[in-house]
Amino acid sequence: MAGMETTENPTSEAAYRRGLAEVADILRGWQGPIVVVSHVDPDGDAVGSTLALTRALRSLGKDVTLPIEPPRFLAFLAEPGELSAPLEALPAGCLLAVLDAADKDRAVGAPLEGAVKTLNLDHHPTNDRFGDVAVVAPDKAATAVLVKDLLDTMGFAWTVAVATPCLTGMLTDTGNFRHANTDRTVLDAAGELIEVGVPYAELTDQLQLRHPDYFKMLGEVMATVEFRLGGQLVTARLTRAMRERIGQSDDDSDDFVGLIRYAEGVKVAALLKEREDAVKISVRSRDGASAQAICTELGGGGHRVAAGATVHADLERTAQLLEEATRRELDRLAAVPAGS
Ligand SMILES: [Mn+2]
Repeated sequence: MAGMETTENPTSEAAYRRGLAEVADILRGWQGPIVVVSHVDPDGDAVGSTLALTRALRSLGKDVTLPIEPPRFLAFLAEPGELSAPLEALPAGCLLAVLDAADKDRAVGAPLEGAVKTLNLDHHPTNDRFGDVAVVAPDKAATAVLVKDLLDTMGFAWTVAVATPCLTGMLTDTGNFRHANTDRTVLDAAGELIEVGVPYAELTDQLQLRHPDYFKMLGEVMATVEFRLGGQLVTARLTRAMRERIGQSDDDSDDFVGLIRYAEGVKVAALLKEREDAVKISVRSRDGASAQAICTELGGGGHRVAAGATVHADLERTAQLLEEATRRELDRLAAVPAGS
């Protein structure tokens, strides 16, 4: 059965359902340890989808380890003792479930080699379908939707404890149901989780809470806003000096790029985060421009309208490379006949 999905149309609903059924069978029958991991710099979908799956499997009597470190604003989701530090090695005879990680290199928390079986559940279109069973559904708004469908496939009796992180993944990956990936599927899934009893307004309120230093950082980052390419590209910078001055980590600084993308006339927005020997860029796009194309060119990847890359250069050079890649993307866009 390994690799079955690779020969089928990835967007086929039937193949998706078959993939989930296969994963459900494996999970139901698994007697040994299970390790659940996700991508580096875990976001709400990474934390939410893994925590929901972990809690559900534990309630079914499975031995599950979840080595993940949530960013500060998501820390409230986890109970003490639920999460573990990164694993040096996989336990013998373990099943590894990798969630929301487009490729093996982005997955962290445990070595990815040495599992008896590896499951790959994801919604990134760039996922290379690693693992023994890969269920990759780019049409789904969040990996949390896959987890919802998987647990339904298993006939799981939903609890608020499992539904809350699952709904969190859907909320954060859709920008609270505002982004282009918001569709009936995710809204229906979210509605069913609310019906389980998740305190929706409390959850969305909690998800907006930030450390006071976040707002100081926001002020400094907004002071660096620059418009390029006739106003079609907007950039902002988060420097190491700012981080040293303010002290707060930039765990959830992706909010900042989400904010500047609302400048009128902008097609591409980017936040450049200065690291020790590289610059991490978070890119958002609109009006047909592809953040994914820009970031792929810079050695990264992601979704069409939200993508990222790590550039091994200084801020100036990275800004220049970003501008060049954006110019090429906008030129490509201009060359496409209107309406196609
Ligand atoms: Mn996701």
